[in-house]
Amino acid sequence: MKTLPYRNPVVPGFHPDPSVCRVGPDFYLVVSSFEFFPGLPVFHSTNLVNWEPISFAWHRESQFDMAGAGASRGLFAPTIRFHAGEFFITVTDVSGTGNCILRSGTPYGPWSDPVPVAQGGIDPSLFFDDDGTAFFCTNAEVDGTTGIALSVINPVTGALRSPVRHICAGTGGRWPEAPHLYKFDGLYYLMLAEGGTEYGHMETLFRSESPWGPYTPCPTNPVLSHRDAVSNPVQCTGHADIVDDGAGNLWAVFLGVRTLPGVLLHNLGRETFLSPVVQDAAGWFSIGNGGIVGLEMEGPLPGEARPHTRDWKPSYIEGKRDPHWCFVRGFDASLIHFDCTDAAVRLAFGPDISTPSGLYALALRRQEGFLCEFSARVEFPARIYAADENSGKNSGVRAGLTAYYNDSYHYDIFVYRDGVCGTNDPWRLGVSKRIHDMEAVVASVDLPESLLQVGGSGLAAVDFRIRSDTEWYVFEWKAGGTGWAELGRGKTAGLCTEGTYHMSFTGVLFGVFASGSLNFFGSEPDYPVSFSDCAYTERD
Ligand code: 6LW
Repeated sequence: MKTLPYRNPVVPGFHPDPSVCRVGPDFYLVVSSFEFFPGLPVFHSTNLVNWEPISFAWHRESQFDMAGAGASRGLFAPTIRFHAGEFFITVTDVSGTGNCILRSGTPYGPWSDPVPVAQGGIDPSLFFDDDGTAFFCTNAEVDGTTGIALSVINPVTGALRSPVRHICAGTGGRWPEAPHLYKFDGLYYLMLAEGGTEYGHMETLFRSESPWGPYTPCPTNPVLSHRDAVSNPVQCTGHADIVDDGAGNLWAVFLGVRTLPGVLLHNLGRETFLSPVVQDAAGWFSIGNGGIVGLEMEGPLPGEARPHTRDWKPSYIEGKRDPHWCFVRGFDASLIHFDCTDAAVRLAFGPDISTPSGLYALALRRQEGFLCEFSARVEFPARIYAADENSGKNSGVRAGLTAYYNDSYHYDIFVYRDGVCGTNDPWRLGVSKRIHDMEAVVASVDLPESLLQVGGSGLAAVDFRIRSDTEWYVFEWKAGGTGWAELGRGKTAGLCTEGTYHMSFTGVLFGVFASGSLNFFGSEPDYPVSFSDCAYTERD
């Protein structure tokens, strides 16, 4: 088989906890999505490297109630499996449903409502034995023993068909989790993650003659870990799933992070990586080169790898929203409208995007590389607001772009009106930073009348751009034919997972938002703010 080169990560940006299955020549992948809607993105590939988004298992808000889901809560660690003509996704909704199963006859959806499974823990996965028996595996405490738990279930109803039994404690690393069961040459292989999802992360392997154990550890555990690979640009590798490509090769997908240079910080989230799996004569296997992988890889891919797409503008195929857009906790059609005729995103003024619950007028897409930019033109009602000095209703009005980790960590550039202001007071441009519980406008400038391109509609336009490298997010603007001007900048370190005040599992997304409450003359338009020319580009 021909060895072909490819680059990791294969699904860049915040796409953690990958799980993969194969049906004929087609591979399907699903990843965690936490509080973001639509959630549980499902991807398709024929070469294991280029993954196209094809559906979301959480695509109707009614499937899960995320209204109260905090940052990095919601949907954790799905597994995708195909059995007897149906696709199954198991997942934990840590904000409500718990462990559950969604089904579809096609990976393109629609996906079913979740059926709950009365087994505790997180990271549920399904294994179908040769006779069709469905095993359900989680990391769970059984009778006071932590580790990996197993039961037999009905995968359609979710009903347990056996007691839940503890089957493995791992090798002694913290948080034994992400269990996956496989059968190779008549033996049951249990692969799990240990060490926590941070810099001690690893994958360990066990096998047994029965799914219930007893399990023998692989002599070369861990089979994947970068915990001692100090200078590797990829860290935190673990949470793997294995697929056989139908041509005699095993492959692993797993999560890893690309750190900022010289420091154990990452802002792009946990990403999906791919590696060949090496099997020894005794049937044990390891991932990569003795458990180590890199950015530049090679292996007997089922097809040649194509370069990743680095330029994005939202697409409107058949009136569908571009699959890259996502929203926090759900989609509020009274706050966000996608105009499929001119590719604009229209927003009403919604709640402050630092509010820890509820929905926003905020449309996001992931940052997928260090060197990139995200830009859009905002049109806003420069002339149709009221000067209501008594109500003070114009305070807190903002419309612009954000580099958004979560409600507690984001840098924004925007047009704004703050405090009680009259009709003739200028709009201002601002850059604000929200870190932990601190929020401040760190730069601002009046937007001169002469630069406002006010059309007959009373709308004015400003272009915004966020440029990113490994050290900075740089916030720029232009209006009325001027060139790009920097208004402010923020360290990438401020939007890194390691610096958040609670466990967090996501990464930076770029977005367009509108917040506050503008006091209009007469009736307020449904979506007073419009973003056009949204674009994301990566550079070398
Ligand atoms: C997930 C766990 C993990 O449930 O992180 O890296 C947790 N592994 O398996 C959230 O993604």
